[in-house]
Amino acid sequence: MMSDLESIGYSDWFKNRMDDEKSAAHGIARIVSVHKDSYTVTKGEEEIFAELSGNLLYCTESARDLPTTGDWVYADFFDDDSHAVIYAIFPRKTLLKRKTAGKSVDFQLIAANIDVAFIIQSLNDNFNLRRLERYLVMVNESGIEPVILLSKCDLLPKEKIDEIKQKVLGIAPQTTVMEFSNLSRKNIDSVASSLKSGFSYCLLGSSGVGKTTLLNSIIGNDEFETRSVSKIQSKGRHTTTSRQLVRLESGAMIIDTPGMRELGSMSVDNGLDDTFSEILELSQSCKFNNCSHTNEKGCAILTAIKAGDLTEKRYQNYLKLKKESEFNQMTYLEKRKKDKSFGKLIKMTIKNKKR
Ligand SMILES: Nc1nc2c(ncn2[C@@H]2O[C@H](COP(=O)(O)OP(=O)(O)OP(=O)(O)O)[C@@H](O)[C@H]2O)c(=O)[nH]1
Ligand SMILES: [Mg+2]
Ligand SMILES: [Zn+2]
Repeated sequence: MMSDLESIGYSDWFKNRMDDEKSAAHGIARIVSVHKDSYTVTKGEEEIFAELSGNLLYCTESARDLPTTGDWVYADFFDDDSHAVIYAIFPRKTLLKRKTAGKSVDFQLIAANIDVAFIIQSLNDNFNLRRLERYLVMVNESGIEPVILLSKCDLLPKEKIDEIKQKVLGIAPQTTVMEFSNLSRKNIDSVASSLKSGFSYCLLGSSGVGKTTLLNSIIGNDEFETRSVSKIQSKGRHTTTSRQLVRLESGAMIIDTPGMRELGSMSVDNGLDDTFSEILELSQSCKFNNCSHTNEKGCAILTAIKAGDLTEKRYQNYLKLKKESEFNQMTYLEKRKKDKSFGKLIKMTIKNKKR
């Protein structure tokens, strides 16, 4: 028999990282959603209002140390589980984050402990290989398995869809790529039956590609709010505004996210190498060890571009993401400083509150 916690994803990975002292003193729960000053957590059944303990707030040096949707936490429960206080966060198996808008290297946590990310682009107007590569880098970097879903396939003829799928497979040959439609329900059952009990999933992609509609299609009713694309553009904001861990009847958990405007690569390592593995491989057969792949004789990358085995655009996007990543790595020290002042800011806020 699965325990309540196991049924919401509390696997051996987390059990093995449980802190004996903390677990003796507190209960264990999972973050369902994050609000302005509070959280919703669950132990596998009802949802419970929760707040951070003063100690957790005080010890916070960086936004990264605060709980996010999907996190496992140590918490105390009061008044017949009507509210809870969060004391500490478990180590994270995966952490999905993105750079916040603007030039700073700050980032925003999207979700923790996700196993599979569905990257969604709509076939009719949102499809863009370079943006897809950005999402792949972000997901690969987090150690999450990507699955690419192409939405609104009811709007395109089959030949056109196959053509686009081939292009996607060209940049992500190891990845599952599937078209679907919420309207005709094409492949909805395939997506739904791929969701495994005890595993956590998330829906990623621009605003209006049909993430929430897909969630509703899977659940089989219109529980969550969606909006037509024209309305999205006129209002200039997203329909889905918060991230929430939703538990499906199958036992799988899924997080719908608000569409992202800017992705910005973090300081990435594996994410880049995993997404552009063929470029890494090619570079190893360049004639010169220190080849800059710009004008050298015997450059395997230039040769591949010339032969049409590698597109110029894909290579340019790789260079762009790599440069961004190097920039972010460089400013990492600066960021640490900023995180420290963020910690101070929180402490000051608490002090002021107490006054
Ligand atoms: N033709 C067609 N339209 C769809 C399909 N799925 C969703 N839509 C429409 O696309 C619009 C946006 O859908 P949402 O599910 O709200 O998009 P979202 O990705 O959740 O958007 P945000 O919450 O803003 O990030 C709605 O008007 C849907 O009716 C589909 O399979 N085919
Ligand atoms: Mg939505
Ligand atoms: Zn080269």
